[in-house]
Amino acid sequence: MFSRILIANRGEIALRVIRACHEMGVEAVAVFSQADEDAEYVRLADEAICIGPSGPAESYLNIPRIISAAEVTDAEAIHPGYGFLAENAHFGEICRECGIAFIGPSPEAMRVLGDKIAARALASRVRVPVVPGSDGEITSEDEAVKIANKIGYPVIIKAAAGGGGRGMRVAHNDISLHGAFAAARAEAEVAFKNGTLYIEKFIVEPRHVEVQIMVDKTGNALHFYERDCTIQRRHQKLIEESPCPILDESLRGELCKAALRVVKEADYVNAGTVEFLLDKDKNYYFIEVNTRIQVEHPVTEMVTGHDLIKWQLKIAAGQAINLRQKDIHHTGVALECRINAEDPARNYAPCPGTISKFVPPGGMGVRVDTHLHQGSIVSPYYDSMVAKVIVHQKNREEAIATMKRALREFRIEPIKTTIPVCLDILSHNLYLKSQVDTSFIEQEMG
Ligand code: MV4
Repeated sequence: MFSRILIANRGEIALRVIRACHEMGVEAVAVFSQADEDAEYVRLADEAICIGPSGPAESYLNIPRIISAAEVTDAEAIHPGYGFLAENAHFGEICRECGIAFIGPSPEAMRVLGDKIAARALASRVRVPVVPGSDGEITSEDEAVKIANKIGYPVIIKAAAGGGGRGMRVAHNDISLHGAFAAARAEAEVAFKNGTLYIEKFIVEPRHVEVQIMVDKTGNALHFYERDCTIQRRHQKLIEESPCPILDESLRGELCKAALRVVKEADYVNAGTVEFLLDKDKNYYFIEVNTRIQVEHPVTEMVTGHDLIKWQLKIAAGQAINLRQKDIHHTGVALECRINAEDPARNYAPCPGTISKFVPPGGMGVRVDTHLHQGSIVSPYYDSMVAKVIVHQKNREEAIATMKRALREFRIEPIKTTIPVCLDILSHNLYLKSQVDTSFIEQEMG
């Protein structure tokens, strides 16, 4: 095992990785921007190093500064967390050249799966259903129209370098397709400096189901079951749960096996997530792979009892996962609510500020992952997520009751948060019956 690693991230995920390190006897080096100098994760690390001003481009996204921080502190490995540089294949290459272990997949696997067209082709090769669409890149509006008429409207234009909802456009007929194509290309060129596009049949009102996988360097590939992440607003997840309440054992097994075929074909190593859309008839379609640990990983940790961050470190250090698939069990139901410092009454505008009162919930079945405490500053420079409340119970009904109880206990003052929105969802008739799709928030919550 490593004796010392650097965490190229901030906030709750930096703290989450520090905790795993300390339980494993690994020293953790934190990096911080000027905005984060008083943050608790910085104090809890064994060593901390300032990497620049508050803007992410000059700190958490700045590769030379992070590599320098690892070199001066003698860190053997870098954990990228999520966001920032976590899915940057170039960063992985630089780590490799500098002799620093990247706690994640190889740059090659990141690159192939980061290209959504290549990822689609890869999934098809191993007989994993993909959404009907173009075989590769579409280079002209005429080509897009031809394919759209073959697969039928509605269609969705996506950026090959996209993911997470950016650079996508839906079209319902030939005329709107022309505009969608041009808009998607322009957006992709700005957002990803890559205007490559592809086209898929637009699955109407799908559910979003993702499979957690883990592969070691010996090729032992295991799944840790699925999460349902259907409750989203503008591509930001609000509530995640496991298991997906509408999967039966047979479909669950099929999805998990399909996910493993995809990551094996990519020679993937470390933790990853394979995303699927589920249509009204429960047909499933591969859409993309997230080559990082995700925000919602605690949901899977609660239902499987496995510490995914510890597995990430062990795998990166070359250890084999001494488990067989049949030894990974799923127990009960876990839910996660993401709490953001946003004002739902003002179109979810960010609410930065100093926290005067912070009383997180506790009690049986409740886990709170947060980097905040009384006196913390919520900075305007970064993501507005301030806490994750995770509950684990025997069944979905009890999990919902525990989550409602926990959210009502939670006091965060004086800023506005998304707690009331989560509570509204948890009382909604359709949510209780799990008759939801990805448009639920827009349609039911205004
Ligand atoms: C889709 C889709 C419908 N049909 N692809 C959004 C994020 C990115 N990961 C893929 N996304 C979608 N791709 C086809 N062919 C609908 C979405 C989508 C969505 C997916 C999951 C969760 C929430 C969503 C909200 C809007 C659109």
